[in-house]
Order: sequence, then C-alpha cells, then structure tokens
Amino acid sequence: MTPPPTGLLTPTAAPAKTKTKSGSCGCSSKTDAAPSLDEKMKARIEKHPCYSEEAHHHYARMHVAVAPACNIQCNYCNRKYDCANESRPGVVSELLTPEEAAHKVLVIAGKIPQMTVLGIAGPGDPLANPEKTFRTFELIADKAPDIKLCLSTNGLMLPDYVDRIKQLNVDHVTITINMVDPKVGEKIYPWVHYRRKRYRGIEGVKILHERQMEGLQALREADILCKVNSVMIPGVNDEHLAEVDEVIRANGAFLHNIMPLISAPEHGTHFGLTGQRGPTPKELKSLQDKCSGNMKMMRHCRQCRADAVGLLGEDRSQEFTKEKFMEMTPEYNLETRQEVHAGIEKSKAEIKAVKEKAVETLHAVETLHVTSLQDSPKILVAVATKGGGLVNQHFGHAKEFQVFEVDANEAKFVGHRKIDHYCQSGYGEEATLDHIIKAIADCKAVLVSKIGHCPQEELQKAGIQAVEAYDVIEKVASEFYAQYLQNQQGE
Ligand code: CLF
Ligand code: SF4
Repeated sequence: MTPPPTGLLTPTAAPAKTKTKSGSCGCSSKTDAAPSLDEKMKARIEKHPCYSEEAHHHYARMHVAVAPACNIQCNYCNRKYDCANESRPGVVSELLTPEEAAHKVLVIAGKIPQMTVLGIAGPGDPLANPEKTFRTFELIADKAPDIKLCLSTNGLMLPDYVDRIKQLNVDHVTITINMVDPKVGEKIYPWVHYRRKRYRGIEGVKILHERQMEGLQALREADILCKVNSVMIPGVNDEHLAEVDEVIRANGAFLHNIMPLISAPEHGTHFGLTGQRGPTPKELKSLQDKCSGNMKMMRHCRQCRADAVGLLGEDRSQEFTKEKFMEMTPEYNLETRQEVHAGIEKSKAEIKAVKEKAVETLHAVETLHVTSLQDSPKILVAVATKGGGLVNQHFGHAKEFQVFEVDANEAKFVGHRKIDHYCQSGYGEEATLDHIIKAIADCKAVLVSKIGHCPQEELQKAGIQAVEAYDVIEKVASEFYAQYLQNQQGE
C-alpha cells in the first residue's frame, strides 16, 4: 500500500500559518458559523483532480470502462478506440461488467488511497449504456461511500437522466459541447441516433444541440457541478469556441475545458483520414486565455483513456488489467484512506505557505528590477514533476512537462507538453532530446530535480536554462524569474 503522503515537502518548507477567520467587514466570525457558499464549493471540488487544478497535483482519479455503445458519431472518433472526448485515440480499454468494475474500484481504493474520484467516461457514451453505468455507480456508492462519482457524456440523453444522476449523488458531470451553432456542428457530427431513429446532417446536430442545452440547464437546476469539454478543431470550431464559452457560462457551467483535437491518419477517424490537424500549444493557449474571463478554465486535462488510473498525467492502468485486478483482494479501508487524505491536506497547507512566500519574491522584482507588476514580462518555464506540487523528477524520467507562466504577479500553471522520455533504456537518446527541445522551445527554463551534463548543454544552446532543485514549483519558478530579470538587465 502507498504510505501516507506526509512529509512530501523538503525540510525548507515553512509550516502552515494559522489564520484568524474574519468576515468581509473585517470583524472576526465564529469558527462554528455555517460555511459560506465559497467554502461549500471548495469542499465539493478540493479532492477532484479535474475540477480543481490544485487537487490534480495530489489526488488521483480512475475510470472504469463499462459503457461500450454510443449514440452519435463524432468525426474525431473511431469506434475501435475509446471515446475521444475523454481519451486519447489509439488505446483500447478492456470492457468490464458493473460487478468487475466495482471490484476494481475497491482494489484500487486500497492500493492508491489518494484516488478520490471514480469516473465513467466510455469507451462509448455512459448514458447510451444507462443500466451498466448506473449499476456501477450504485455498487460503488454502497461499498465505498467516500469516493466521488463522476460522469462524462455527449449530452444527447442527459435530460432523461438528471434525476437519476442526482439520486445517486453524482456531483460532477461533464458534457462535451463543441458547438452552439448547428452549422458548425454539421462539420463535426455526421449523424445522431435518437429515440430509435438515425438523423443525418443538420437535423441530427440540431437535436444534439437542443438536448445538450437542456441537459446543462437541468444540471444547474439540480445543483450538480457541470464541466464542459470542447475539442478545439482548427478551421472548424476554433473561432466559434469563444461563443460556446459565453453560452455555457450563461447556462450555469462551472468549468470549461478546451482540449486539442488529437488527429492522425492511423487512428482511422474521418478527421485523421482527411488530414485535419490539431491546434499547436500556442493556438490552444491563446484560445484558453481569450475564454478565461470570469469563468474557471481547465488547463490540466490529460485527455485520459476510459480505464485511466492514477494522478492526471501518470498512467497506471497497465498495473490493473482485468487479469491482474481480478486476482487481487480489495483492501478498501475508510479509516486508512481518511488518514492519507489528512496527510495530503497537511502537505497542501505547507505548500500554500511556501507559495505565499514565492509571491513575495515575485513582487520584490518590482523594486529590484524597476519593472511594474502590470508591465513585467511573462515567461514560460517547463517543470518535471511526479506530483505533490513539487519539482521532484529527473529530466530523463519525465514523460511530460508541466508549463507555468511567470510574471511579477504570479507563477501559474498554464498547460503541459507530452514528450518521449529521454532515458528510455538508461541512456539518453539524441532524437528524443531534439523532440523535447522542440516541445519546450518557448520556455526559458526547465526545472528538474536532476539533469545530466550533456542534455543541459544542448538545452542551453537552445536558450533553455536547466535549473536543478527539489522544492515547491512556484518557489523555484519565482526564484528563477528574479534571476532571469537580473540577467536581462545585465545584458
Ligand atoms: Fe474522469 Fe472526466 Fe470525471 Fe475527470 S477525466 S470523467 S471529469 S474523473 Fe479529467 Fe481526464 Fe480531462 Fe476528463 S483529465 S479527460 S477532464
Ligand atoms: Fe466517439 Fe465519444 Fe463521440 Fe461517441 S461521443 S462518437 S464514443 S467521441
């Protein structure tokens, strides 16, 4: 069993500050007062790795592949693979019965106690397989009541099931909405199968759009947190997604997740075969920035597969294939899990204190380097991390880099870049290093726990400084930023 993650932080971390509670008027409030709306919302998302960016560094999710059928066709999907709304094309999940799925969840809840969310996201559409989906949720709610239940759907059948979803205490629902204008939708959906009839072209898209809007509103009325996923398809809906963002926001969506189209001929999808490209990281970030407004924007999605297990960005599904997990005895234990979660919360509080200090380091550059908070340059840094909010991974072991944008105000997470890892066989590979350098070419630094001399030199030649550290990401990023500005002034 994974030990409780206390002491994740290096000894340099400051202890959490004790805060006095105070109301907006500045007067202190009673500690036993009813939680505010913000506090209630915080409690609903703080252990959900998709709904809370902070949680994704600490808590894991798992999916069970119980839903094979689908009722629409998306041009980025090939039914041989998982639902491309929630998973990378090119991987196929082993289908499970609800009973097998419940067994798997109880096994993993024991082995990975920081797993807090069970999602059903495919491989088809969960609400095109309502009995399997709801039976699975029932079994898990009964045996593992502390696990949050989560559902991701194309929305076609959602209005029919909101009451059932509420009854089962499913508090998080994702709808994939790629358009609010059926003319745009025509280029994405060739057909929709609704109430035993297949509708082609715009007729089907109109039904899908109406049902998605109806479902979104029904979730708001039922007070279920709704995230909207949108697939960004350059030349098809990229310019339209700002309007989608406005419409879903007005209709009560809590979070918007704009994901890049993943498209290649070998996936056998319509878009793959017709050469439709996905967006570049720059195009994606620019659209996310444009849409961020007042609404929360999810930027840490990993487009995970329908049987994903682990922290977002780590894939432990191969440790739990059907053959393996059916041999394992469930070790679900509520008390142990609660202890582990308390350890994580302690570690989060320590990290929060360090982050607050990091902001002070950033603000200090205003006086040190004669730059104002508003006009300070923004730079990107890449981070190698195994989770926990720390720079704690060797350059050669990273399969992805998290990307943080830093200016004199803050160091904030803005995305991630997938890479082939450099030490595939224990030796660095030149082609891989070239690929990594290309993937993070717009970053000024890469923050790692360790890096070899050779890759360090090659990165330097490409204008990327390697920074070795083992500490809270925002602290290392802020210190690098101050140093970077100083060097710029010296030039
Ligand atoms: Fe799964 Fe989706 Fe629930 Fe998360 S995934 S059903 S909301 S528990 Fe998360 Fe994976 Fe992105 Fe989905 S990273 S693909 S957004
Ligand atoms: Fe494929 Fe998912 Fe679209 Fe259905 S909703 S066609 S499974 S991507």
